Amino acid sequence: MEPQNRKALEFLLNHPKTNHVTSDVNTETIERRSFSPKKIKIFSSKYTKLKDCPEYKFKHDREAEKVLPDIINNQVQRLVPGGDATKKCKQAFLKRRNIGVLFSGGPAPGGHNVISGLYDEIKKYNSESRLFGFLMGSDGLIESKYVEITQSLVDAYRNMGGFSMIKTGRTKIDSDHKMELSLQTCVALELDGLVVIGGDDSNTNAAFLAQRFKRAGIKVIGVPKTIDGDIQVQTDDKEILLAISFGFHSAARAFSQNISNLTSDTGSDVKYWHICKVMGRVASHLTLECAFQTHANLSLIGEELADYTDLKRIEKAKENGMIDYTAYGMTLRHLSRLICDVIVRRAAAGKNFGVMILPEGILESLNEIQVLIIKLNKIIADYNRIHDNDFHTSFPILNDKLEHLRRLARGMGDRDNFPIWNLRDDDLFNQLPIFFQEGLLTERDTHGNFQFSQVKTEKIIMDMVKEYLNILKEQGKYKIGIERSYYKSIMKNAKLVPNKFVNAIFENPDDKYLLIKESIISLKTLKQALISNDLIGPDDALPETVARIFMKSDPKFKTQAHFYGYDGRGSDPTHFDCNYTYNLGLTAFHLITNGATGQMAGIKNLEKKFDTWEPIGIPIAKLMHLEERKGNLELVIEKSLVDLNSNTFRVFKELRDEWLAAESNQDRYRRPGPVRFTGTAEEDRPITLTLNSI
Ligand code: FBP
Repeated sequence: MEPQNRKALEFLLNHPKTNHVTSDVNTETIERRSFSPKKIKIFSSKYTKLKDCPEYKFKHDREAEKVLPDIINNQVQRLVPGGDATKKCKQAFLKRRNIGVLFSGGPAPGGHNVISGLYDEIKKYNSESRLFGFLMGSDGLIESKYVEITQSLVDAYRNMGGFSMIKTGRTKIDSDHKMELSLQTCVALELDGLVVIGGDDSNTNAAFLAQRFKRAGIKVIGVPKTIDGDIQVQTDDKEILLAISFGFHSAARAFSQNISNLTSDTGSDVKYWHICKVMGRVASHLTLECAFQTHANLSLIGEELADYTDLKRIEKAKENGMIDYTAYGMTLRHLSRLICDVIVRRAAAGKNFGVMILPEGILESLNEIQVLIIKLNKIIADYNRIHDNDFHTSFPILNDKLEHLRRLARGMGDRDNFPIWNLRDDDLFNQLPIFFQEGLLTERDTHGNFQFSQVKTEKIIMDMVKEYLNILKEQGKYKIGIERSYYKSIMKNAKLVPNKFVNAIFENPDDKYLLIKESIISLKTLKQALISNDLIGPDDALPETVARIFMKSDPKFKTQAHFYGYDGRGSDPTHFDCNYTYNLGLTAFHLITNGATGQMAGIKNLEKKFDTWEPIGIPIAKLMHLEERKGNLELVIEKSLVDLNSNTFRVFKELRDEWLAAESNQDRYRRPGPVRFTGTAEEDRPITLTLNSI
């Protein structure tokens, strides 16, 4: 490079403006890092103590009682001021302690603030106390891979999204050997406590660790994380102890901003249906929150589909003295018909576009698919148990897997053999497109969960929708409504008398949106209609304007698919999640210091104003039940699904027709805006929580 040019380039590179705009640390990051979350009042008390709350009752599982005997009798605990703190209590607080922390499962916005809260509180009581972060989730615990968390490390991640400070992983501590190694790590670091920040499976892990570590005097506390929002805790008397897991609000807001941008695009360009698949593999909480945030035209809630019963079919079978078992639960075919109905209705009102939200795990709500998933789980688990090789290694390609299934189905002929995979399953499975067969056979995650995020669920549904829409189009039932005022004006411009043609072309001449008759499905049939109504002669050409109107009514179904998942779960936390998670970190410290173990740190009254928030400890063992995982029954925390009797769902049911806007009403899209750290536009908690608190 010429010396002159080199000098100019150096000038440019060293210019303060260049440095400013290319720095990794921008204004948003500076603001986030310097923000101090609000602390719940109790944390301004010098010391705290725990108060058992026997009034909060749970029925527990027998199996949990058997395998978690030391923590099954834990009660809900409330943190109260320790004003009359004994010497022992003071010592406990002021003692130099070592605590370990790890992330487990998918990232969720706010995780770093759990660590900030924990760190600040540890150091507040004793500056020599130490916090260790295990790297890559449980792997770090098992393999003794950790970092000491320092002030500068914490400060770099305050109020920031992701779990990148110490990373995460999905390893399950599912063997005696892994338990023992984990214990060794904690003992070697002289830990008093371990904080496991994770979802239902990770909190399950935390309970087993608590049981195992009890004798060593190491306390284990879980922290409820998951964007899916399926960790919620209610007592047997329906008292809400934990309204939502952390990360849900931020992810839902991030998804909603994107979905809402699509509503403004589709309402402008009026040519696409945007199909938005939103994370949430079993529960549809995220979809429901996004529906309220954006007022998208159609939002499908898995729990509602699973609850569906076809009353007509039940009645019909009853008349013949039979029970139609297939009338319970929705089929894939039925679901695709429902979606078509919505598309056709909106088109009739002139809107051949829209935005639809599907939960990622929607197919699990369909009985027929769920049965396949459970059967395949069992088949794969049985194979792995009996053989010395893993199913996916033995049958690396789809054809080999299918052949194995066929062999099982053929075994049906044998009288003494009643195989899990029968000819009917095989038939149904073979009707599915190959990509979906492959999806159903993909490896389960370490906890035995079906990996919906790896399967194009929206494609299988939308392919069926497209197929059926084509049929409806051929039958003349899928048409775009033509606004009457528009029809009149262009006919007049073309010197044609609108009233003369209207009855011949349209089936509803008096409505705001005119629908071309079902029998008119081509320019040829249109011309025929005009001839038979004596509007033109057989040798006349079709008036150009009439042909144009027909073309405008002829729908093309064009879709754009979007997946909202990893982007939102990596988003920076909302104010709600910043405050929530920071206080969870503080709560975890106070639980450990007060000697609790096998508890999940929680905040009661999240659905209400911040002033009413209350830190509590929730007994994890009492939340467990037996669930099918990898073909076996395993003890895990029960997931909270969308409650179809909740305020939120009842309001949703009432409003969804408005949002669908399938009559001549306007679209009612809502603009939630971005996740903003400053300003006042952002709601202070999820809409679904607000509704449920009424
Ligand atoms: P957690 O249950 O661990 O919080 O994870 C939730 C989730 O984001 C789901 O919504 C999604 O189906 C899944 O993780 C994706 O898993 P992966 O990160 O393995 O692709």
